[in-house]
Amino acid sequence: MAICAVKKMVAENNSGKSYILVVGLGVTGVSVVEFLIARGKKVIAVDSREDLPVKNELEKRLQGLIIKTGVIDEDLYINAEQIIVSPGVPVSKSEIRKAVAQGVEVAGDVELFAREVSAPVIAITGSNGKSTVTTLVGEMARKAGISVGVGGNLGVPVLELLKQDAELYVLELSSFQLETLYSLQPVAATVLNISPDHMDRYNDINDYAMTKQRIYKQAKNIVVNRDDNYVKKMVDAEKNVTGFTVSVPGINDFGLRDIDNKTWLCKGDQKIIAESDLRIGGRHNTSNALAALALGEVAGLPMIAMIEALREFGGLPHRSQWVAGKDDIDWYNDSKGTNAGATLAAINGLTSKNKLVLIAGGLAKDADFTILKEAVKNKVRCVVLIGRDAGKIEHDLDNVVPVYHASSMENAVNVAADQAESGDAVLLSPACASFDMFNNYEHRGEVFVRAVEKLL
Ligand code: UMA
Ligand code: ADP
Repeated sequence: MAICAVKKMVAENNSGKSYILVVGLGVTGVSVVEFLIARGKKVIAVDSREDLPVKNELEKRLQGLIIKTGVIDEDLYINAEQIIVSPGVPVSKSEIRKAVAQGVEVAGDVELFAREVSAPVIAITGSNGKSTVTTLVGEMARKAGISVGVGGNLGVPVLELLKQDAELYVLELSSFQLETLYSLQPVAATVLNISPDHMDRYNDINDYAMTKQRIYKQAKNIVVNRDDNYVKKMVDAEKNVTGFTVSVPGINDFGLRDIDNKTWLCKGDQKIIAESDLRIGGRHNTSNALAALALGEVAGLPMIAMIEALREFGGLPHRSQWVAGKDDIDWYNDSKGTNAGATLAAINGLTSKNKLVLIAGGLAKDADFTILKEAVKNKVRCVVLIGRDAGKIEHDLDNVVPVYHASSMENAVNVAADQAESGDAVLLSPACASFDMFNNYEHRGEVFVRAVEKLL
């Protein structure tokens, strides 16, 4: 029945009537088909998964929607009026390239959002710290009494956010989402930092950085990390640019100053809040707080509300989160550390009286882990490795400290408990994606926490 309906739609298309093709039916694809059907569009949705759990429910609920799974006929792409791809679907796929060559428009869910939204948008990307800064800016807006929609790569698809009539949107955007975004005009935008990630999707780090840079194209105000060599090069003029740095700031920038034996977050030479009054720890999180202040200020949020939010924000779960302490050993869950840059920040950000035992490993996404060598050598007692690409990490660490291999998270936690000494901290910060052993990073963090709790 579905095949007949597809043939009919393609035939109708050939005679002038047309359909929109939605590629991928994860959370993004579902939000896209709901959005399009509600606007009276004809939609065909495709997913490479043969066994798609949402298929029956969606076809029943959304009148006029046709879903096809498994191997998809290329004609379906070429005959579409427009193709909306999910972030996990690379636009370099041959069927998409062929459709583009035939003049078919390809866009993502954030592009549909951009064409619809009328309230101001704050847009945030970067290799690490996106979710933390997005959530923090959202909290700042809430403290100011503004109704705010917060989402994007963080979890809630952007089109879902349009269902509530917000006065401001704060969006976390991934490089995948930026690839298919053309029209967004954010009131403020930032690239927090660049370090290698998703090297299995991009040619090299410059290709990846250029995709992130797209966020600045039509932004009214540009917020720049003055400490990041890739980000610094993304702006060529100072007009509408506000910087942040963990050093002493320029007069219109945000940064740190040591005043009366305390380190203060400042705008120019004006004190805002002492670093010791932040509840999120580590210099990377201070950098995140400065970025949030800069974004909030250029978007017009009141300073008093921003300070209140900074005082209260305790960070997100699975980001260097303290789990337990036993026998003078602290256990931390940084399961969201999914690339080497994040793990480097987590290692440098943790303070223990003694050394760290690091649990890492998973899917490397073609990463180079040599950037961890120096920090591991200086701060880490030993590394316990799990997951498919454990061998690659061991190779890149080059025997700077002893390495142990574990077959499961429980096993890794037990090995870490055996190796840790009094005053140490054990840190799960995998530097890898989780999908070889877990459903996602949250699942990995939960399995870690359960294993640690068994030791107590
Ligand atoms: N699929 C195809 N063909 C393909 C590839 C995938 O049909 O060639 C199908 C899969 O079978 C699956 C669906 O597409 O059914 C999945 O789509 P998706 O991978 O785009 O995932 P969504 O569920 O829509 O979630 C996406 C983001 N996922 C990715 O970018 C991989 C989520 O970010 C985001 O929270 C969500 O949209 C809402 O905006 C996750 C992520 O890992 C957390 N992001 C990366 C990161 O943070 O590093 C970028
Ligand atoms: P993202 O959404 O970009 O993945 P998160 O805010 O979820 O970022 O943080 C993920 C991990 O990245 C954290 O657990 C921490 O290890 C690391 N991290 C957070 N902020 C920064 C930063 N500013 N610079 C480097 N690493 C960071």
